[in-house]
Amino acid sequence: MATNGNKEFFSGIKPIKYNPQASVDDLLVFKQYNQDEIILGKPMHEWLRFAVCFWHTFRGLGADMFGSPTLDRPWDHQSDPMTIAKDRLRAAFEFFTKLGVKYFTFHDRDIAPEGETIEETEKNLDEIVQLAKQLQKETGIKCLWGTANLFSHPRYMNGAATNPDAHVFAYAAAQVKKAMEVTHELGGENYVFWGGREGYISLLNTDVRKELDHLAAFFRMAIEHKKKIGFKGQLLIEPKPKEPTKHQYDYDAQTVMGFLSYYGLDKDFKLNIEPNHTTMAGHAYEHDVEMCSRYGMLGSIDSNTGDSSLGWDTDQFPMNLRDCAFLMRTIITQGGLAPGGLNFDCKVRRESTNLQDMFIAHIGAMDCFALALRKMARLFEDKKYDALVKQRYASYDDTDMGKKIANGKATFEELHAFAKKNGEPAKTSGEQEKYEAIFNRYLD
Ligand code: XLS
Ligand code: NI
Ligand code: NI
Repeated sequence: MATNGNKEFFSGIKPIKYNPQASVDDLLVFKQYNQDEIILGKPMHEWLRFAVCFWHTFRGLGADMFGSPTLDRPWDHQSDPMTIAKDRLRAAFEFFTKLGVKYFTFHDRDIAPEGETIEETEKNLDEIVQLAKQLQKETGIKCLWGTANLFSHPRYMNGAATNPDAHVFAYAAAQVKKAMEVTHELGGENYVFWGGREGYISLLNTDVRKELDHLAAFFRMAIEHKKKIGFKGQLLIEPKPKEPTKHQYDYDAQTVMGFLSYYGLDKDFKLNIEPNHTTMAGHAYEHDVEMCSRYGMLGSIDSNTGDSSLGWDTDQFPMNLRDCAFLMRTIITQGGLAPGGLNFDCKVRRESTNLQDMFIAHIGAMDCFALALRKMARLFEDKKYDALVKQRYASYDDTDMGKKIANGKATFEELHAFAKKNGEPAKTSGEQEKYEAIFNRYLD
């Protein structure tokens, strides 16, 4: 293939096609995802702006806290780190192309090795970015977002922008400056901040207010730099409550929105929601997606899932129709996710050691979202479900007293008089089971 120079890394695999008639055990085909099929006035690929993430899919080797890597990848077989980085990138573009996704996402350190000095690191990165640009041109694959890894290197053990040492803060700023510039160079449509170590382990050694002030200062500099370099992409913050840090400041969607408003940053940022993080914060899978969408703050989704019997970030491929349907309902309601997308921040299990498992995982998740889109398009089109929800709030639209409350014109005195005059409100059933049962009918 042209993208690989002379090498083909997935030689047994042909470009994945749509075939609704495929048999159940033919897994290298889409049964639902038909990229150009029009649903609710837009082709499927516009509703489902899928991206493959570089870190799990091309750097993840299956190591965990108790065990060594299990995944042997053919692009890792060279000895020189820069040769490996290039092979890996070529393998990635072959994968994106054969899979038929239009986007990828990356951290600076995933694609190029860190050197001894900032100069050396930036030189490595620039060299790889040139190759990425060339591969993008050859294949038409685009960059959904870039980000900086501010959590792996020991220098960031006490945080990056919330580090008590200003020198580390400066180092993180230097790294983000460059990461934003290369994301811009690759035509990235967004730039993500995930604060893996922006938080604390113990309040006894932490000045939380100072750290949050510094974090806001860091984001202000990012906004300024974005303008300076002419980067038009959307800045995104990805909430997560914990892991690796005990407490992360970007705890969940509402916490981040509150933080952004408090520091006056809410016009320049949106959120990148990862449902596995949402469930770690103790919320339902779809909670954060819906919560920030309602405030016009949903920018993108790291579409993965956890395991409900485990409490950590297992980053599994989303294969559950109900979960994907909830997300698609919100995405349809807000009219799409662009310039964000559905980024598979997911890794195959360390036991899934076949190269082919990488394809099966992505295809399965893409098909699950495509099916969810079809189902939720029905729900959206026939309007019955949303009308029922609206009806629950009708008293705020139809009565003078309700309208006054909704418009912010009512006073406690008035409402006191109203309550006295009208007595006990009628008991109204919440009908949860009815909603659950109707929702299930759309999943038929
Ligand atoms: C980790 C995060 C990370 C971000 C990018 O839990 O999900 O992968 O998406 O830094
Ligand atoms: Ni993520
Ligand atoms: Ni995560």
